Amino acid sequence: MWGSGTIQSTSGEESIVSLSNGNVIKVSTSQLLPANPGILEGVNDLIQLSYLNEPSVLHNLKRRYSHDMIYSKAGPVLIAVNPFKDVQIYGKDFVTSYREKATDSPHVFAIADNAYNEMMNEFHNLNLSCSGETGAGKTETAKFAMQYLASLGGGYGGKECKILQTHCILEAFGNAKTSRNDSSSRFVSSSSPLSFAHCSLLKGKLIDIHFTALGKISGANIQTCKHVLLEKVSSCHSSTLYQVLSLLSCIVSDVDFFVTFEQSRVVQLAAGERSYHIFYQLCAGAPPALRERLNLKMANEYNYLVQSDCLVINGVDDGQKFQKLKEAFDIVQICKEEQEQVFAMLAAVLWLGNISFQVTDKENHVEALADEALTSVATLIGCAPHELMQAISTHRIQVGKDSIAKKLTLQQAIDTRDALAKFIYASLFDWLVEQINNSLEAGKKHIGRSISIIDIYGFESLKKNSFEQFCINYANERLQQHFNRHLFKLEQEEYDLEGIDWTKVVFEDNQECLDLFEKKPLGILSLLDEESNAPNSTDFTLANKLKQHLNSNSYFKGDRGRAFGVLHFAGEVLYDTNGFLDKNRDPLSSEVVQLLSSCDGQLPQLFAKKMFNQPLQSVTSLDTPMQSVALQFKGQLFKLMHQLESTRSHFICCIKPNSKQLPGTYEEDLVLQQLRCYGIFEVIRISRSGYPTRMTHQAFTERYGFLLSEPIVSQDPLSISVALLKQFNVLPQMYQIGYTKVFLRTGQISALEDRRKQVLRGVIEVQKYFRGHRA
Ligand code: AOV
Ligand code: MG
Repeated sequence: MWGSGTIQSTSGEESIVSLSNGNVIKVSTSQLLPANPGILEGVNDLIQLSYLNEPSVLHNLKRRYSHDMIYSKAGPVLIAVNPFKDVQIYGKDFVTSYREKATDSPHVFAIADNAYNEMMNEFHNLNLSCSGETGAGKTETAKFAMQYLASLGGGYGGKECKILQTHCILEAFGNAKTSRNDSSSRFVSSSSPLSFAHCSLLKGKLIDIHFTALGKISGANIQTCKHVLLEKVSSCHSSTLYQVLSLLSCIVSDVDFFVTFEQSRVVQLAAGERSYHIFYQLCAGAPPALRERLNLKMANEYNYLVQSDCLVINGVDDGQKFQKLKEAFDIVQICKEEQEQVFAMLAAVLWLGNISFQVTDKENHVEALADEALTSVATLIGCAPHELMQAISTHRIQVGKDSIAKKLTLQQAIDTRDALAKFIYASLFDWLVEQINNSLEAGKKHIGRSISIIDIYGFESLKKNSFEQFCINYANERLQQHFNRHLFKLEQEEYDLEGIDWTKVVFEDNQECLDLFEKKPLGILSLLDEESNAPNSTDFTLANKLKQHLNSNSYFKGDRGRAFGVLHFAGEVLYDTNGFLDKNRDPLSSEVVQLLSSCDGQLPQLFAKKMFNQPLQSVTSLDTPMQSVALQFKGQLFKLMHQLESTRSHFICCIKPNSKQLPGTYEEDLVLQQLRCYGIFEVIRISRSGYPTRMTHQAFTERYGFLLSEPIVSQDPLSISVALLKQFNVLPQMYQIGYTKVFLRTGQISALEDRRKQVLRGVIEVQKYFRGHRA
């Protein structure tokens, strides 16, 4: 904890300091840190601080936060401090003012706008990634970014509206109340509100057409057209922008989901948490006729929902949310019949949890009870009750040429039933995403320009951490690696490659922690898989195996009994292996998939078909292993990372200012801990010491070369770059000349740009004059 004050006197090692609250204290001089001058109070970008130290950064963010300035910059990274209340900074007027660059105050709109301009100017694929711990505001921030980008692409057959409505649907199906966040995302989304689908026209041609259509360019060659148009697009007034864009008429959107969400939540809940919102919404909001058709009860009558003793969220009306959901379904054109099928699948999942079993022999073999629950599920998915009973109470084994049905034990039957519920729900989610994408006309071939917004589940360290937290935190570890790679590793590599002289910034590399997870054969994931496939393995044998092989790893902490700890970038987390093996195995039996494929219901058939078509997740009987959940998870995560690596990244770091979800409460130690974990101090340091603007000598001379007042002898781009920098008196400490690129410190490029604009304006004036004269 720090306080600000004035040094009254210093003698030897000690100083007398009078604090701002009037108290006078004696402290050791070495503990004093310099404060920044008043003129720097609440600066936009933390890199502007004269004295960079932890209390200065904390103080600056706090000061801004107390004025509802929740966004700040740390060099290239946008910091968003969760306000936990509505802040009036997202209206249409704000969109316009960021579009027109009328304000430079940091904002998620500004970063989205930047990304947009970059995409237009440089034909890049970009992504905006939101990071931060659970409840920090990633999803909300992603939504605002989406809103901004969708408004730029607005007017395309009402897509703006559709894109925003997809949130409502995906949140209902993919978010749930946890102990830390009333609406916590349990899946990773990568959605592209802006991408251009057009393949038949060449880039230059495409632009040529717009240009001539606007009547602004005649007789110029394609190369120049390109430059002029792109500039036009990025700098012009938004209404003109819409005109230009509407000529493109090819903006589409994607909602890709790579990383599966927490399926266990469908059947198993921790105390005080809820299952996915949609279940409660359906139970609370379904109209009488629908209730009757689905034989739907209230939420408190379903075992899957009552187990956690938490059915409602303060201040949330699930019934009303259900109405909103149906409207969203209508808008993204999921027809009434399909909606009804979706609701039927949800009801089937709920009723599955109420199916119970009775023991039929001494060996604990069971049979499902033929009660209301069983008949309801059978009706909803479209099969005969006895078929369903058979599928969840027996499994077939091969005896010679025949296969015979063998009864399951109670635990096996419960697992089979729960696996069916999870499978139906997960398949339903996938199917919905597909429908939404179809409705947004995604999946068309892009011409190579898109912006994706990545929103993942945040780092979680709960009182009790299980397999779900293990997967979530592993994903966060990967995302942090991406962040590090881009902001530190690649940056420093580029300086080295270009022969640039500069001081290295030491940053916390989390590669070793990732190795702890991923190394083969002795990483946690491999060992977990091995143990999942081993006969007679238990949570204890898993914990022992991990300890046996990993105890020497400094990121691993063996603990007593079933638990083990991992030293994550965001702190140490203790995992309880209870249930790890079961959750990792996900015993979906061929019996239930077979059952679904023979159902009358359209969706069950579709789900089963998809399963059979997936070679990786081959369906097997209970005896043989299939690809484990953790391995599937890793595969999906790698796909996502690959997507991120192949596009240009912008980062938003969300900070949770208190853990009580309260407005106006800024807990310094909590904020500090997050700033440290996410490497924000290092980002500021590297940005201050670094050269954020870089251009190839070629590009630099093409853009500014004409400003040279005196011709120079050498025509090579490097020499012209040097001459330009000299002419404009850019101080030597403000730039570096690399082998192929010019590197400039923050703020330098704007001076050059201003000069360029001035000169160009002059040229236009002169042309006008001449035209006037001729006329
Ligand atoms: P998360 O996405 O980071 O958590 P959310 O985006 O769900 O966190 O934010 C949590 C809550 O904080 C929201 O429900 C809002 O009440 C509030 N909030 C966040 N950002 C804003 C904002 N800009 N303006 C107003 N309120 C905000 V998780 O999904 O749990 O990792 O898995
Ligand atoms: Mg979220």
